[in-house]
Amino acid sequence: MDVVFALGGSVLMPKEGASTENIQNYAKAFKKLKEMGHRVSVVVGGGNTARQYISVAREFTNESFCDEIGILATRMNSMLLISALGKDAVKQVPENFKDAELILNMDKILVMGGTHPAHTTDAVSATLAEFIDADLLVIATNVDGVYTKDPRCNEDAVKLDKINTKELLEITGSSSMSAGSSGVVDPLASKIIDRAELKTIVVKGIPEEILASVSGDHNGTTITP
Ligand code: U5P
Repeated sequence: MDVVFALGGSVLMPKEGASTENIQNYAKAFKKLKEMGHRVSVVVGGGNTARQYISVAREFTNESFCDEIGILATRMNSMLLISALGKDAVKQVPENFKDAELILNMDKILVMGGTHPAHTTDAVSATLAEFIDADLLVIATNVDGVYTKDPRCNEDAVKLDKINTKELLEITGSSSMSAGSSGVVDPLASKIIDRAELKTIVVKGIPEEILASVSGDHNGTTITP
């Protein structure tokens, strides 16, 4: 299967900072999927590094420049994962989808971060999945699926096992577009998932759920056209 993962920066690079074991466990999961014959792409988010830089920069400058800073954080996190993947990856973070596809065609795991301002790496992962005709998009994040409301601030939020892309649009449509925002799926990504009719799974960003998302026995939310 041809699978694109959006790996939340907050799971790869949590508030406590980078951990060798954590990064190695993600690298092992992606290598295992490659060994199983899957074509693997990983779009890495900016996590806490991006949010810290953006919150200070926002005092001085506009959202687009904050986005540019966030993009650099996504590329640094990508380099960390690339370093742990060794010979299964290429020591280069592509900045567009054409270069990304070349890396996949070299039979390597593709790792990339952001591209342009005004969206998050969720939108990058959805566009990449559309561009390379992936079979599946997996959004591995800090919540364990799509809820009726943001579960971090609504106790009555209910987790949804299966929804369609139109329902995803309704749930995520009002999320913020500001630099560093962190809704479960960015609204632009939802629109791309809908237009490209991408099968998408939202799971908790832990290696076990990443592996389970491909085999089908995950605990997240499945989104279908
Ligand atoms: N960002 C962009 N464009 C991209 C990727 C990221 O502007 O293609 C910026 C956004 O401000 C985003 C931040 O919130 O970098 C960190 O990425 P993420 O962790 O939110 O995906």
